[in-house]
Amino acid sequence: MGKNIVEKIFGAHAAYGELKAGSPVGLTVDQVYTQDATGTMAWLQFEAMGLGRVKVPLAVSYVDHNMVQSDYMNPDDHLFLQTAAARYGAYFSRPGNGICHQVHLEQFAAPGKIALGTDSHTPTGGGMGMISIGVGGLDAATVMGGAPFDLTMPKVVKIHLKGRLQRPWVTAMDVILEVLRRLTVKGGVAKIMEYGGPGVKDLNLTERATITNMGAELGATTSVFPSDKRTLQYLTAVGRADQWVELSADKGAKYSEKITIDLGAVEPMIAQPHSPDNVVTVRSLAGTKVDQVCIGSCTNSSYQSMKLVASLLKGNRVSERVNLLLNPGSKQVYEMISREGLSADMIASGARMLEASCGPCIGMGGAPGSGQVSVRSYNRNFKGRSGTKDALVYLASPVSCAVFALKGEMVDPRESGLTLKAFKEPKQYLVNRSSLIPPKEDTSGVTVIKGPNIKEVSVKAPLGGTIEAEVLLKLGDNITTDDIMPAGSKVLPFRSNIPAISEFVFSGIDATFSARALAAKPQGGGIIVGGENYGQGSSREHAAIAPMFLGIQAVIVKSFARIHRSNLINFGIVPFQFQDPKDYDRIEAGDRLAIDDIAAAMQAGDSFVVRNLTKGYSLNVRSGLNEREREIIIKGGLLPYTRAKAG
Ligand code: MIC
Ligand code: SF4
Repeated sequence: MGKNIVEKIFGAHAAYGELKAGSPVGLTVDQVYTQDATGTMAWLQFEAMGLGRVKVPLAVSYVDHNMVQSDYMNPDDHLFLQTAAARYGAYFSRPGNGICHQVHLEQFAAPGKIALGTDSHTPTGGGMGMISIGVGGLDAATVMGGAPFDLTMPKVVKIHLKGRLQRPWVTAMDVILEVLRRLTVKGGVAKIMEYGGPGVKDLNLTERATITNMGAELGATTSVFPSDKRTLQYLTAVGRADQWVELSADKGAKYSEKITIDLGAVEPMIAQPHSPDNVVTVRSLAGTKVDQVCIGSCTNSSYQSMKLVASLLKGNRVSERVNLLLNPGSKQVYEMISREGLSADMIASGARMLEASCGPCIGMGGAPGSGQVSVRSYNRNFKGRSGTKDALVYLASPVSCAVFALKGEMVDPRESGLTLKAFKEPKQYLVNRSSLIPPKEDTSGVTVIKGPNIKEVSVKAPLGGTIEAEVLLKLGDNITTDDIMPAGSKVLPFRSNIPAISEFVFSGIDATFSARALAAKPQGGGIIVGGENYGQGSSREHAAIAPMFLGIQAVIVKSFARIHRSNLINFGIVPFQFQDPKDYDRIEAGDRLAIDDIAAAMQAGDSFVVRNLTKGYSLNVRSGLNEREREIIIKGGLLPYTRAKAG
């Protein structure tokens, strides 16, 4: 029987389980990478496991998110990460070396491999023909400790590409925006998107990576492209041709569904506030005034993106009303555009050059003014994420962004009157590994240095008999992990200090939440109720650890996003789903709920009775936990579970 690409890669890495959608599978992992904002926890947890050196063939610790050094906290974290990498056998990518996903693509991604990253945009590597999955820090730590990666086998969806893009004005960003328009932020849940068809060869490697990167916004486990001549072309240009293998789906490969996209019919698209799936054509918004434009992020900061932007800016002037901020994705991209004089064209036009980091994408500087319109070549426009609550953030291609910056308003780039030559891939990319510190053979003398803001990892007590707790908050659909645990320059420095960061849980929705939760903690703790796709977006496990610290016992929702559900389990919070989604309407914030003898109910099956003590009725929920997940919950989380297994 013909195999698809996912089956081929999973088959070559299967540690246990059946490759059947919905079944648990264990995968042997080739590469694990962390970034600083999630990495401090991941490495603290790795340390807490007491396992010595990392046991995966490649581990890399990147610093790209918490780059603003307004006091000692972020630089202390950087030093902790550098010394932990040296102590435990990982590469260290120094601050300034670039955004983890872009650097990983340049330096390490290779077709046929499996990588995990503690960031939801890890699927960027799918552009290289590898399986690259975003996970929470504790999952990454366990895998670095030598365990297989446990996953519920997703369905595999084929996205059949045909035709050719209308270059140079239509880009890969417009393709993924079109996919998001059609499928929405829930459309990829429990699925892997596998690209194929004759249109694949129209896209070069970094364009494919833009598509798989933002595939995260579909809620998909990951996305993957074939590995072909164009993959080889890129690997040759970065000096890694020896790592190329060809990879494509067999004839007759099976998929759970098939979606066709005609690249030739895609036009410039834009996501409107406040969701990446709120997509329309740029044309339909023509004339909308723009105050800020940000170009960069892990989605669109390759050499190609920067070169196209520089060509548009060259000899032109940024509109008086617009602030234009640019982040090249990596030091290599930055160095290359500098040597070629492209950054000079950017500066001359009036652009503000930022460092090779996440920057405004995660609210680390670059916040728009009150009520301003900001158009970004990024991947997320959740309300408040930019740092300004009432800003109107739109997402568009780097080409559209550059055109808007010059015009001061939204214009279909095809009708802008500007000229732009199509991009030709260089035969050779500049390669400079000077900010990448390789692992050392002998790590015995290395001391891990922890500043005063780095606190011990919090661990939950084993699951008690009954949960009896108050519903502290009732929320709607598509709640993001940014809603649960906001980011931005004020909060991010506390990523290695759980007691301090927990004060910000749900702060954008209800400023009293953390105080109320702490007050409820001695009375049995709290429960959160939500709608569909709860916990979409970022992989930050702080959206589970901090609620755990505040005494949250269970979350009851209509459906979960994958990474967040795993994070809840990893920290001992029980993830329940309504058996009848209509029961959602019957619960109110303030109700006191009881779920009796949970551990015994787990052994008996997957149906739990929830008694509403305030209103005097019962309803049913299920957990969907597999055997391993059940054990983790009973032990109080993955850390106590792993320790118990080890010893
Ligand atoms: C994001 O884009 O939201 C982040 C910041 O990169 C997160 C990780 C984090 O919260 O540290 C992600 O995407 O997983
Ligand atoms: Fe960084 Fe933004 Fe990419 Fe997250 S989405 S990794 S914050 S650039």
